[in-house]
Amino acid sequence: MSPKVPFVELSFQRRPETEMLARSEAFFGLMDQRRTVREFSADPIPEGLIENAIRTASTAPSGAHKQPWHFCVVTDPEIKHKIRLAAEEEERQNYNGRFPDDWLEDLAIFETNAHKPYLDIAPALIVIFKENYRLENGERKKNYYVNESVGIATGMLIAALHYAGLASLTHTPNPMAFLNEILGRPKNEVPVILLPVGYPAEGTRVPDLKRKPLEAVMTRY
Ligand code: IYR
Repeated sequence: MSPKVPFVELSFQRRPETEMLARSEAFFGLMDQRRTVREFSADPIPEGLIENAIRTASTAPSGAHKQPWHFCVVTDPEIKHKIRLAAEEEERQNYNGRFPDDWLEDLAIFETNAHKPYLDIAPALIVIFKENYRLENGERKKNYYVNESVGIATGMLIAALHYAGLASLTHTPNPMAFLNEILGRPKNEVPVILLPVGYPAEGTRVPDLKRKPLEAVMTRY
């Protein structure tokens, strides 16, 4: 049995309904401005922003509160470059045979290819690892709903970075085992997303995508 944790009174602010509606609209307006960016400026990020965004991500709900995630923040140019070379190697294989034709067709609108200069240019790369299980004194301990927990935490990380004024890219140069090797992470951790973070490059262009309307993503019963 794990030791008991005392219960404390919840701190919760009940707000006037008009304020709630205004806040929900403002938050949607802010999040609707978020775009995934593939061209980054090399400008450095103000101190503390990434740390606060990771603090925010780590408030995510998780199975049995195990917080089965680890965030590696890479700003060292040599390590970023190693990551770029390894990611480009995987992506070359992805684009030259590993991705089936329908996948390549679906990607065409993004004009992506195996060339990933942003892995050198973006001032920070956050590598999100899921902890499939924990290792406590050499003993294997269970984590729960790992994919769900890490997915929620990643969403909160992306939202927090955007709220702070930073752009990011959800990059998945699969398979990503090279990240364990380069970053020296143990084998209970599996990389999920490689997230370049920074300011968009001057004049960055993004595809003119439309989001599904509410009726297409919500059904009332
Ligand atoms: N990881 C590759 C391919 C890629 C796959 C999907 I699904 C995307 O939405 C975007 C890219 C790359 O980064 O080029």
